[in-house]
Amino acid sequence: MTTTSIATRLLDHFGLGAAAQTGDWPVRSPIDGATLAQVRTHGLADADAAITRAQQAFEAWRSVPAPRRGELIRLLGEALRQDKQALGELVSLETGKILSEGLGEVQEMIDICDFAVGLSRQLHGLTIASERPGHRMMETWHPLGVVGVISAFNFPAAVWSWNFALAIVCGNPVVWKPSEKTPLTALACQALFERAAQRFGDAPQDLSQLLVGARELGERLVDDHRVALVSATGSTRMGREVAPRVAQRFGRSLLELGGNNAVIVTPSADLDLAVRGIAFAAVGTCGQRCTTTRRLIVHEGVREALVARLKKAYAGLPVGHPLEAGTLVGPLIDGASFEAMQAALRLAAAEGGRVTGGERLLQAEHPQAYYVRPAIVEMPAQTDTVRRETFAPILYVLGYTDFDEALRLQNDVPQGLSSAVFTNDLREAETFLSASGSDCGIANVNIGTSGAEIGGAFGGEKETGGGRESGSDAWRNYMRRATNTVNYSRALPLAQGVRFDV
Ligand code: UN1
Repeated sequence: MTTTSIATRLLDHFGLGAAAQTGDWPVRSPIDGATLAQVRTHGLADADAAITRAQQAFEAWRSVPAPRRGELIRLLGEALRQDKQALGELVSLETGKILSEGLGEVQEMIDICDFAVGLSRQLHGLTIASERPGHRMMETWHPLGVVGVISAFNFPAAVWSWNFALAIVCGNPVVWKPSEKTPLTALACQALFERAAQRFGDAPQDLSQLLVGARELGERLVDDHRVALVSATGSTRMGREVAPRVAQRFGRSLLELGGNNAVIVTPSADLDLAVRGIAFAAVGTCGQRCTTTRRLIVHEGVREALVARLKKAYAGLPVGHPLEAGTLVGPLIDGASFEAMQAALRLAAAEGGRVTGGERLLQAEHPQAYYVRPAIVEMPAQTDTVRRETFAPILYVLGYTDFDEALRLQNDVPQGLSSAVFTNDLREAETFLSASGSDCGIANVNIGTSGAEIGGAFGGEKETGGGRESGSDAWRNYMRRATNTVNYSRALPLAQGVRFDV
């Protein structure tokens, strides 16, 4: 079966046949470069109208009780369960990630829906002791307003769902600008939501709207004061533009930007675990997760053994069609991504790096697709190239002798998303997790840097942007807090003992 015929079957499945064939925007599969569909794109006037409609939806939805709002997300979770296979295939087709990871992405969506349903009865505020007699203080969490979501190609559905499920239970409509590389997944998600909304019955129109097209649509969300929160996932360069523009109008932004995630392997580490953990995190999704392991900081005493095992594992990696059973590494998203990888490898080599792998594969069969052997690059030092995020499967290896030095190397990059240590030494593990250890938003012991569960807060520090999405108390990003003081006495004492008798 060709990718085009698989796409046709899946688009029909989601009821998108005609809508996805008659537009102006070709969608190509990274698997073979074939055109999968032609979608209709939106213009700035559409973006403006979508925000207006979302604002109207907000006025109705904010007053619906939160547990009832949760019911809508419960129904979305059901629709996702029913269509897990089809959506997982579509994600694979459009991103090139292997089917197991495509299905995993949908599972992540189901998980966040379940989480959000529970949350819809737990949007708790505090009660606070008042210093004044006959007074009570509390805080109330209210819906925030229109949420704009800008998402990247590599998790074309899950990152939307983290934002969407929480935004909806918190009382907010969402306008979504997906990556222009993955509009089909977005259209399918929208179709599943519409199915859920129909079963729900009386949801306001326009709780979920899609803007398909180029970056100017995202810019519209960024600059419009009616968009209360802009949640953006992408490069640090994108975040550097988004953050000041949103701040300029005193909007809120939630940023998930680049990562340059390291694994430290110490002398006491279980190397079997380390090899598997590093391989999945470094080459999964063809190195195109924001949580991908990009640096290996390994103790000189185990360096040779570990690197030899990793090279062996890399040499045997099944690279190929992501929908075929047995494949572990699919293609890069496009030619630009391949060029960026090759440029980084050339620079690393010029800086003294020893490169193993990294070459293009399957070029004869797929001249329009970019399959690569993931690369291991043994570096003499943490150079500029190592400190930059290249969104491709390159693992830079650095040696260390002293654990403090390993920690310094781990932290000495501009990004701060994810990190891990493989060790059986309690002191090293706890130091890594302590205030003077990893400076990342995610710090793991004896597992890799990627594949986080939705229950925890997801995000990172420094150039990663500081945002936290998904689990824990990330829901607070999507609500506004009001502090309330209620006087149930017959007097009017002032705080701080102030006297003002009129
Ligand atoms: C991303 O790459 O933008 O932790 C998100 C992970 C996934 C999410 C990645 N749960 O790798």
